[in-house]
Amino acid sequence: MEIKVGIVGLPNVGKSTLFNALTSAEIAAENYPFCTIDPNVGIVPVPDPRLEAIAAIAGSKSIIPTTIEFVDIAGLVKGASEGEGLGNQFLANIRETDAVAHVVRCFETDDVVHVDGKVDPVEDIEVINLELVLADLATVGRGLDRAERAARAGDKKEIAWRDLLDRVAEHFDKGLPLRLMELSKEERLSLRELHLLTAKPTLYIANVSEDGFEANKHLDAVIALANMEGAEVVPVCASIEAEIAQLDEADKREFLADMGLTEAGLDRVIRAAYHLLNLQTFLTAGPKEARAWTVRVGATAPQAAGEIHTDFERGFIRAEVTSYDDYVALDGEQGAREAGKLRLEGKDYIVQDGDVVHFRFNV
Ligand SMILES: Nc1nc2c(ncn2[C@@H]2O[C@H](COP(=O)(O)OP(=O)(O)O)[C@@H](O)[C@H]2O)c(=O)[nH]1
Ligand SMILES: [Mg+2]
Repeated sequence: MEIKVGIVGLPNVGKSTLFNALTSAEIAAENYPFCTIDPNVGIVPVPDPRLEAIAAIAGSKSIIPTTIEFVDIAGLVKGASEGEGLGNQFLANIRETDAVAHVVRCFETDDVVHVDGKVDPVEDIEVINLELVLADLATVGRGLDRAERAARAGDKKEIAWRDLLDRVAEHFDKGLPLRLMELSKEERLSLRELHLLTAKPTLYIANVSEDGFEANKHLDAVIALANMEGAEVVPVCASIEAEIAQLDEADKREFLADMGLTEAGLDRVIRAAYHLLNLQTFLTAGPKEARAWTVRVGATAPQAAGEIHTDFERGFIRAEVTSYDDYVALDGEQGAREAGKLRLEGKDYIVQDGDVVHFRFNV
């Protein structure tokens, strides 16, 4: 499934530095025929050490990770919703994403100019959020004009829609994003057609200096704000990530160990985005390839099969499922089968993270 995360933030906070680091990992283009050439769009593999383990057992020739697309969205400044900076161009870019990664500057340095002359990540967040809210308010305003006319005829559904838009506009008037509004499931679903920017799940990336992971008042302030929103914060040092991204695996591990870290900040960003969107991974393994696939948490076996090919979903017969742990402990499918750990699952089976799956289907 194609997942697109938009990187937003004020100018000079480190968006492009982070984007370049994220996308510097080489991806074999032949596996991704739709790999875009747009310099602002990058396809990033989701790191998953389980792939190597199952590939070793299955004797797979190649390893294919699942991926997330990141988009570096520039041009978001104060007044953007009224055409400042790149104006409304960024709105269209954000609208196409599934989630927003909001980069904020938590590093102090005289070398890099801050657009407002000082480092204040909470204010920066408020500036960006307000622009998005204003853009959404304009969208709802247009919808409200239509809804009011339609509601005059007295149709119950039209009246309910108008009342909902009224409430949403009131919420936006307070400067708050839609994702923080209390709505019923039905209301949230019906608002989808408006493609509101502030409805997107959001996480914050706090760009800190090399020694800014602890005792950093800017970072603490971002965390406090995010806690109120129920959002996740991923602290990274973009300039170091850019350096790490240039290293090969062995040097990378050494570099991280020297810094007392076990994984690159980029991996944490990718994983946070994955969780934000309620995604999980299932695996397939054979002599040709070991591969990871993305599905939503709660996906059924036929839906997972459909990720591989629509024919697999249409002709689904059953799934032969081994949990990752059993697969490794029992040395693969054959061992799992003999130990009675290979399960035959039908069309109602809810796929679990790490399932190693073999689909049976009719064509
Ligand atoms: N000191 C320091 N500088 C950084 C860091 N991240 C980015 N920069 C610098 O800040 C400037 C703006 O970064 P850029 O990624 O282009 O910001 P963007 O406008 O948000 O895309 C560049 O000169 C970067 O080298 C960081 O973590 N520490
Ligand atoms: Mg940039």
